Amino acid sequence: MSKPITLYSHGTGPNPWKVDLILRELNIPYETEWMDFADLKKEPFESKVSPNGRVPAIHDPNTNITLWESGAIIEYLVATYDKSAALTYTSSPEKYHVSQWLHFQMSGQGPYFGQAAWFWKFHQEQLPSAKERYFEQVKRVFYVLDKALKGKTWLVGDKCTIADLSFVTWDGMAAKMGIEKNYPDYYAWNQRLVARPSVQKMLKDKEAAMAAGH
Ligand SMILES: N[C@@H](CCC(=O)N[C@@H](CS)C(=O)NCC(=O)O)C(=O)O
Repeated sequence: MSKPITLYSHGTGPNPWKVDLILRELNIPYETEWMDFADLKKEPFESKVSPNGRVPAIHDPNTNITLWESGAIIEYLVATYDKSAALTYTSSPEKYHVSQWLHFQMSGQGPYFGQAAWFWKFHQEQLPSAKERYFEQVKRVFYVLDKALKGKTWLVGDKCTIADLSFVTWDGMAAKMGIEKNYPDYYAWNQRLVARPSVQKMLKDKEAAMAAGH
């Protein structure tokens, strides 16, 4: 690999930082292009990078691919650059279980946590039933993870994989809601994730990026 990957990102959103974390974990050279939210749903970004007008997206000049959707990007990165399967498995059923948890993160955690944050913080009116609906869904995600992690260190097999790492950037929300300790196995797992040097560094850089207005 010779040329750095471009990561289209934003300081605040949890999704670009998921990809940032995997790039770090795999020591893949990359440079970040900070995007204004106002420029995402406009040209040239929509035509050239992401028709969905959201981040993350990447361009990899080594393979000449442009890709959006954080789960798809993470799968591409491990397929292309994780030749020793440090963050995944090549055996069955483990590789399918990694995929299963990544899909659960993408469809179960990300969107529900996102909607919970929206109705808690950003919606123009207070809608208690909507807040309650998404809070219940957030709790459901914690419940599922907590149960799956009973007696286990990581979600799949005996090592930390993209399945575990993909949850960590949204899990900061749990601390803000003050409910994470109700799910002890989930909580211990999240503490293990947060203690990883790559996660520590990513969280620090996220704060710095936000402070710099990215
Ligand atoms: N499913 C997408 C979600 C991407 C997403 O919602 N990104 C947010 C930042 S975390 C965004 O670009 N928001 C700006 C907007 O919606 O205009 C993924 O995982 O990549």
